[in-house]
Amino acid sequence: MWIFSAGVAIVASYFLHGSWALLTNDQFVGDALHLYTKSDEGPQKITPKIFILSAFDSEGEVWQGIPEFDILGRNVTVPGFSPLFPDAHCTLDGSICQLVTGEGAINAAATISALVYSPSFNLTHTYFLVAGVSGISPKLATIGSVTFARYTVQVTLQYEVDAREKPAGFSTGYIPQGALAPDQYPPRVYGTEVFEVNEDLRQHALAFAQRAALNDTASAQAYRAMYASNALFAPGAAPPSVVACDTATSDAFWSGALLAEAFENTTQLFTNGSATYCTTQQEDNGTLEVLLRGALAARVDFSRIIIMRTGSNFDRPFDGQSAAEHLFSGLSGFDVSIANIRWAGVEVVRGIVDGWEDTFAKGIQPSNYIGDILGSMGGQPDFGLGSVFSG
Ligand SMILES: *[C@@H]1O[C@H](CO)[C@@H](O)[C@H](O)[C@H]1NC(C)=O
Ligand SMILES: *[C@@H]1O[C@H](CO)[C@@H](O)[C@H](O)[C@H]1NC(C)=O
Ligand SMILES: *[C@@H]1O[C@H](CO)[C@@H](O)[C@H](O)[C@H]1NC(C)=O
Ligand SMILES: *[C@@H]1O[C@H](CO)[C@@H](O)[C@H](O)[C@H]1NC(C)=O
Ligand SMILES: *[C@@H]1O[C@H](CO)[C@@H](O)[C@H](O)[C@H]1NC(C)=O
Ligand SMILES: CC(=O)N[C@H]1CO[C@H](CO)[C@@H](O)[C@@H]1O
Repeated sequence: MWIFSAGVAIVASYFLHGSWALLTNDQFVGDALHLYTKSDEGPQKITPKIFILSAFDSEGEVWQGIPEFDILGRNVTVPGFSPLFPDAHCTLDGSICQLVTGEGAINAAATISALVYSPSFNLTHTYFLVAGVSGISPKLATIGSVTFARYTVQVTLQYEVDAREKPAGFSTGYIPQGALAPDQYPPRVYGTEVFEVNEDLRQHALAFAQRAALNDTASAQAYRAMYASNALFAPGAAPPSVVACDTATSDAFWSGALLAEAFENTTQLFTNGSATYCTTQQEDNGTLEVLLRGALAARVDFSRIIIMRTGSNFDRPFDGQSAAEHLFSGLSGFDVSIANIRWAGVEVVRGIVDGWEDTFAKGIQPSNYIGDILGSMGGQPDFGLGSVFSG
């Protein structure tokens, strides 16, 4: 084994040093690095300061052709990425990278897993910026708002009966697994129901994003004006801003006041009242489960995760509109939500890269619990039924 490894190292290093200048195709550079680093855990791996995680083409393209940095400086094909989005994109120096997972929790989990275990990258000191669009609650924010989450909650990991067949006393057809009514705490969990990330890092990200001049559009203004008649929806009718509030994951893209309220309740229940439901998306519990396992394998640092979600559509209709009309009326805030990924996201990237030496290289110590509902990373979660790993 040792001899084999040493042989690979010699061949690879000859290839790397002997042919570097001749390699014009980045794919070959990626392969050479890959081969080299297989047997030599040296400095040749790409060691990003920040990795931007997008879920589909529009979220990814917003980082291209911007003056701040060239994310297409270097492409690395990563085995296990989505066939639709096979490459990680990085600046030439590898300090800033970005990928597209494909949509939904399964694509997110599969792609991030391929990244975490890829021999092309050293991610132990990398910050991960989830930078995607989302549904948004008009009680907390509006289309185009930029939110940063502390908790992600997998709200549809529950029993479900069609609401037309639910018992008369139930407020919703969703019931936590193992429970007998919607408001009962689930007696057993899968482990991905709730994740909590670094609150102190979130405060830095919020401050960086506040520096951005957020985009607003005439169509977003016209749409959000419809929410002004309901006083509860005042934040939905106001201009976009930067907001600290939490996010719900579900494969089902729902619409309606009752489901929104049911999942607000689930978010409260699963986090023992700690989380504030405001955005909805289809990836984050998958991404975080993989990063948690990667942290346990010492490949990533779970205290370096930022979850930024910009509002692209409301989660419920305005008064007088039906849930189905709302769903089929289109993503009224899509353009503004994509634009604000870029405006707020660039400030977060800049903040981390510019503050690297003084602050971010050594990391931001979390003052809160971080990890999952099982206590897999140690410590006692402030939600759930207690760590299954300690007494
Ligand atoms: C990964 O990068 C960190 C930070 O630059 C460095 O301290 C560590 O030695 C690197 N690990 C490997 C295996 O290259
Ligand atoms: C990286 O890939 C993109 C297409 O996804 C391409 O436009 C760009 O030129 C590539 N960069 C390099 C350095 O080859
Ligand atoms: C921002 O908003 C204006 C309209 O207010 C629009 O013309 C512009 O293209 C938007 N895009 C970006 C990326 O900011
Ligand atoms: C949410 O919880 C409140 C308070 O327990 C309850 O009154 C309401 O019916 C619940 N809503 C749904 C849709 O489950
Ligand atoms: C969360 O709530 C459940 C149900 O009331 C309770 O059993 C559990 O101990 C609470 N967890 C924490 C960490 O307070
Ligand atoms: C990896 C993981 O936990 N994925 C789940 C994320 O949430 C969706 C929706 O509840 C599930 O379908 C996934 O299995």
